Amino acid sequence: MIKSIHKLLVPKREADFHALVDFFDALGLARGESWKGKRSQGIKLDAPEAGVEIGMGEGFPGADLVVECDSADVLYDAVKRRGFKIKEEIADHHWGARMFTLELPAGAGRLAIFSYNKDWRPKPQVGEGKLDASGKRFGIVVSRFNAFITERMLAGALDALRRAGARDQDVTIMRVPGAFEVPSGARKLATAGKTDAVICLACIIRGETSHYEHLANEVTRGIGQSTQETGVPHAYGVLTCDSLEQAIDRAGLKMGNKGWDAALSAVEMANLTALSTQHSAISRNRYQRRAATHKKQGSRRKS
Ligand code: INI
Repeated sequence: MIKSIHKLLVPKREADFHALVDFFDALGLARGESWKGKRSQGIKLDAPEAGVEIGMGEGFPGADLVVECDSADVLYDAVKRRGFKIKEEIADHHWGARMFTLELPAGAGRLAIFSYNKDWRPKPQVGEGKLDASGKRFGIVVSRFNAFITERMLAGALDALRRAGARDQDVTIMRVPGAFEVPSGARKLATAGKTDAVICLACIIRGETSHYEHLANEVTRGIGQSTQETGVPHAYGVLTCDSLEQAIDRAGLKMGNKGWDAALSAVEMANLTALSTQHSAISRNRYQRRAATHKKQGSRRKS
């Protein structure tokens, strides 16, 4: 397996060696490994990408080394200021780049420096929901059990929604007896077709029940299942704590407010859903257009 590719420059004098190191340093190359022995010394100056380019045809620079950078104009000014000998002035080239060439110090050859005018390389597609609740509708299911905690979480959730731009009339609050009832309440809100996301708020405290684990597992599973089956995002604002003190900390004291956090997740996910719906609408339209073209072509062939 190949590990790296080097352009080797071997000046005869120590002053030239340092001139070359300074030059590539100034261009912004990163210092890599170096050594200094009795018979030789060397340093590697690394670029994020290096390789062999094989080309044919027109437009290639007459150079021993080619460097691509963000802005050839910036490097052109810097190189000129330092008094290096420019061989070919900076100019636009038909392949969409700005480029100039110069003589390297110490007679080390000719260097071409270019930058593309447009970033043509493919970029990863990032799907991300905005934290903007305006125009979105939310459902909040809140358990009455441990209301001392859950009401604080509800206040946190409402605060987050308002701050993100939601209107009060676009928020529906559903109260249920306990955490166990949260998933069915959430499903009702999700299937009513009037919410873009559901926020689930409850508090289960270990000390208060011998079936803590069963309850916590069931509530978590139920909320997850409702999310998957309805396609409406559900935010999980269920506290599972060992003590009341821990719960208080997570309902607005030391550890923030889990209701607030859940509401912001709901806002983000409501927008993410909108994004993916947009995408599928685009591909649906494309598909319909293509199908219509095929149909037209088919009927022309028959006639
Ligand atoms: N409900 C909670 O929301 N938190 C709890 O800690 C809890 N404990 O401890 O039992 C709790 N129990 C009630 C349960 O969620 C149901 O409402 C009840 O069993 C009726 O179905």
